[in-house]
Formats: sequence, structure tokens, C-alpha cells
Amino acid sequence: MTRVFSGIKPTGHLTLGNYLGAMRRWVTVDQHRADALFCVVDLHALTVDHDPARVRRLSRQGATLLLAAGLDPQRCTVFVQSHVDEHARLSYLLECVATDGEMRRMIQYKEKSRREQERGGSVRLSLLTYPALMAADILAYRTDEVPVGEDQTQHVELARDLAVRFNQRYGHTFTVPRAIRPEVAARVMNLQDPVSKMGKSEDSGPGIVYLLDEPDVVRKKVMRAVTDSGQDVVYDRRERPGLANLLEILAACRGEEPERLSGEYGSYGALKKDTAEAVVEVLRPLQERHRELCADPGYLEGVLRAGAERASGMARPTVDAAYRAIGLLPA
Ligand code: AQP
Repeated sequence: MTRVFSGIKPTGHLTLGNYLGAMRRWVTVDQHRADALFCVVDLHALTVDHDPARVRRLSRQGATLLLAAGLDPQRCTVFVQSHVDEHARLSYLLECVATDGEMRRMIQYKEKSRREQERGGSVRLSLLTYPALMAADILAYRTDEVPVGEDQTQHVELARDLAVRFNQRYGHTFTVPRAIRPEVAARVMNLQDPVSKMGKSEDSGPGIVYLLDEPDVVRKKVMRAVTDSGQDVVYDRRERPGLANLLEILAACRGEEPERLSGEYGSYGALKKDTAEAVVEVLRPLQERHRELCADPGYLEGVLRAGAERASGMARPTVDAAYRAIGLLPA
């Protein structure tokens, strides 16, 4: 059976980008056809300036939202990365296989280290090495497929390279994974700045739709989305990025094609109104389920405990094999 792994980072409140770019597929496709693991990758949240209490809160919220979105612990494994030691154990070995140069080429490293420096903060070493930890997350489970948004494709490519290199040097140990991207909304853009990703760790709230935004807040954000001065509704990602973003969001919510939808609209106002309502409807059941789950925190704890136990059992043989292959004495 195909093995699928993916995760969310508790660096901010989850956004519509996280949902349309990744989580929705996990719920509607992956958990039904694959042996799937979904993880709150909390160690990754420590790579930038963080508040411990906030990371704890967001980790719990992220896990709750995974279940609220429809992940079923009877069908897939839902857990928290730091509860399974194998991730950190394997990460070190992969740092011994990766090179400094390939880590520094990562776009997220370049962007986030620049952002940290602009804020006057220091860049953590873990920000540089985090793709090795992400590769460990994936390779520890002999993952075949990693369903992610476009921004994570480069990191999955690195995980592939490290798997191939390790296997060539030390003998076949890892499955070589591949990234799977959604057909529409692989990169949902910020509504106020449609050439930038809708990112949860950005500060500009008005351009970001959070999964727990009230319906009226969603409507306001979508209605105020930046478009351009044109009149006609055409789908052109390069020349009309704001409009293209709205068409992609609407298409993703409705399961249609953005090009086809563009032909249905004669004005920006009508498109924005329908997009706002489509987003509100997509979020409604998720928000209702989130409220129910919050009323029963013991349930979440039980799911995460069982998930970590199952995940550990799956990862340990592969990580132990990697330790032996690379030349470390068995304990
Ligand atoms: N805007 C997006 N469009 C499409 N997919 C997206 N994803 C994230 N943003 C978009 C996908 O969601 C999954 C989980 O993402 P993540 O938790 O690893 O983190 P992130 O949101 O990419 O990044 P950061 O570092 O927490 O902060 P921001 O968001 O500020 O960059 C992934 O599959 C991701 O592709």
C-alpha cells in the first residue's frame, strides 16, 4: 500500500492556503487510499523566534484542526513530531549526508533568514538545517508520496536527493519519495499582496483567511482583496495575480477550473461575493467540528498518544537500519 506522510507547522494559525493547498487532499483522498501519517511538526516551529506557550497552544490547535477538517484516526495516523524520537535521531544522520551548499540554496531559508535579519533578530542554525529534519520526517516512514503545497516542493526534492545519496553510499535503506501537489490552489496568495504566498507566519492579517475566522471576517477579507484596475474577468496568473488568486480559490472550493469560471463573471464584485460565500461554506463544517472537539480535550490527547505509539513503531526499524548502515554500532 502507498505510504503517505505530510504535516503542518505550528508557527501561526492555519490558513485557507494550508487547507486548499494540502489538508483538503489529505482528508478527501489520501486517508482513504493510502497508509497515511499526518503530523504536527512542532520541532520545525522552533527554527524561528518563538514563544513556548504559543507553540504549545498552536500545536494543540493544529492537531484539533486536522481532526476538524476530517482526518479520521481510524483511517490514518495523527500525531505530534516531538512525541516520536526517531525524527530527531534520523535528522542527525541526514545532516551527515547533506552539504552546507544545498541547505543554503533552499528558498525558504533565504527568505526567512532575510526576514529575521530585517527584524533585527538572529538566524537560528536550525533554520538552515531544518530541511534535514523534514527529510527525516519523510524518510523515517519509507514514505512514497508527500502531498504538499508548492512552497514545500523544493524540500521534498532535497529529501529525494538525500535518500538516493544515502542508499548509494550505505546500501538501500530509504524509499525515494515524491511530492504530490494539488491541481488547483497549490499556492494560495495573500489577498492584500497577491504576489506573496498566504503564509501563516506573516503579519498582514487582512490578506490572510484563517481557518477559524468568523464568516463575516472572511467576507470582509475577500471583498477587500486587492485586484487591479481592469474591467474584464480573465484568468492570467502573471498579469492579473489578484484576480487569478480569487478565481483559483473559488475553483478549489467548487472543484472547478479557474479558466472556465472566469467566463462566468462580468464584474469583480460578483466574483468576490461568490468567492467569499464559497470560502465561508467550505469552512463552516470544519469550524463546527472544531467547536465540538474543543469541548472534549481528552479525546485529542488520546488520539495523539495512540498516533505517536503507532508512528514510533513504524519509524524505528528504518531508523535503526540507517544507524547500522552508516557505521554505528548496534546498542
Ligand atoms: N498559501 C499556500 N498555498 C498552498 N499551500 C500552502 N501551504 C502552506 N501555505 C500554502 C501548504 O500547507 C502545508 C503545511 O504548511 P506548513 O505548516 O509547513 O507551513 P507553511 O504554512 O508553508 O509555512 P510556515 O513556515 O509555517 O509559515 P508561512 O506559512 O508563513 O511560510 C504544506 O504542505 C504547505 O505547502
